[in-house]
Amino acid sequence: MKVNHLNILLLAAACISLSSPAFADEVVVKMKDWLFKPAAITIKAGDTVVWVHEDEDDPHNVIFEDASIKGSETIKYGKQFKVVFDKAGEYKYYCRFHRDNGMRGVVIVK
Ligand SMILES: [Cu+2]
Repeated sequence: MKVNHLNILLLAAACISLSSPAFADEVVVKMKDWLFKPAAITIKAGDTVVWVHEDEDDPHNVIFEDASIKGSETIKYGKQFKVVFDKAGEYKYYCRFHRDNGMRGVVIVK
């Protein structure tokens, strides 16, 4: 009887973990040398993108071409900005300070 109960508990735990968002990934994009690295990433719906600022001297931001998606404030060295992408699509963005220097990126959500 004890073994049966344990099996049921393990099965229940497995079901809970499968349905939990713990399977969503966090993907890091660095902001460095006035570029997004990598500039293009492909993720799955539900994943989070984390932009991490690694340029000591210069501020950056993340502004989406689709203005309905909320972009970041100015991000400084060592700070982060996160967005969860729930819907499939192609999300182009840029840094307002360095767009003309080629600081652009795209998140492709499958
Ligand atoms: Cu920038």
